[in-house]
Amino acid sequence: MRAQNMDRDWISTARTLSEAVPFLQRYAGAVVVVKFGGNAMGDAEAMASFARDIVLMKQVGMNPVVVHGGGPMINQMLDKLGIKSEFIRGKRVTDQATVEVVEMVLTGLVNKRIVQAIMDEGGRAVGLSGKDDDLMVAEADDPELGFVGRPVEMNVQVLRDLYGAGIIPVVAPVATGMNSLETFNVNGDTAAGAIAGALQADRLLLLTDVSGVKDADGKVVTQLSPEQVRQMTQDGVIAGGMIPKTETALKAIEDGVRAVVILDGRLPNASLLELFTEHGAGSIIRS
Ligand code: X2W
Repeated sequence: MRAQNMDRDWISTARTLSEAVPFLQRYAGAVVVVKFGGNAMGDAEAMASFARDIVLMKQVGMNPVVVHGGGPMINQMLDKLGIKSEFIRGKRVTDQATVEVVEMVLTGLVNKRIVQAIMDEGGRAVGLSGKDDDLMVAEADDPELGFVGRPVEMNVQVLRDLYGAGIIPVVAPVATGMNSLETFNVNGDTAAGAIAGALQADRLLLLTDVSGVKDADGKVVTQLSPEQVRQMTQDGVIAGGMIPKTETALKAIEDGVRAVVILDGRLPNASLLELFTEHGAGSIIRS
């Protein structure tokens, strides 16, 4: 039975594993911050596939840190409660009632769903928000946006403690204020960038629902320098929802992150394709 079953798939599976060896060696011990956006979460199978990729990273000796979004799930809950919501420059205008819903949905529903998915795949995960151990302290980003926070102080030791103990941290992008009284809603990309910067991460993967940074002809650019990103933004080629992502990428690189990758999280095994194959996925930005 075993010998007869040597069809192409099994051979290519073995070859894929063998070809991954140099990548596995390169990334041993690497800190990889993975932003899992609400739009990339999709259905239960997409969640399970993401969780399996994260567990594999941990299994082969990397230190993945998950930072998640959940914009669509917040929208659904606000809708149910009859609270209107609007976005300015990609950020949700957040009043007191809204910030309570944001915190409930992100730290409760979405965070625990991801923790559960990682546990189901055989990993160990612990969920926390920026409030836990003062991980992320923020101040108001812009008076127009209400309780939207800009991270000003990061205390990432708790993340090192967790991954050092074999646990995958899963972070909800909610922050505490400087005086500990306020709760801030932080954009998921911004939070992931700040965490990656503070950890001096080897990689920041921004999993989203687009295939990468596109040029004027709509083709994905696979490799970009920060200078190219600035030029493309000036020329209006990088626009709309991509701007917060590329801004996050530039800031993270300035803060010492080695490379940032913007990729389509809905692709099966997107992170593995990026990390463990010559092919890569999406757009990699590095100096
Ligand atoms: C976001 C936080 C969630 C998020 C929001 O309220 O929707 C701000 O806009 P995605 O799924 O990554 O978009 N916060 C300030 O970033 O979710």
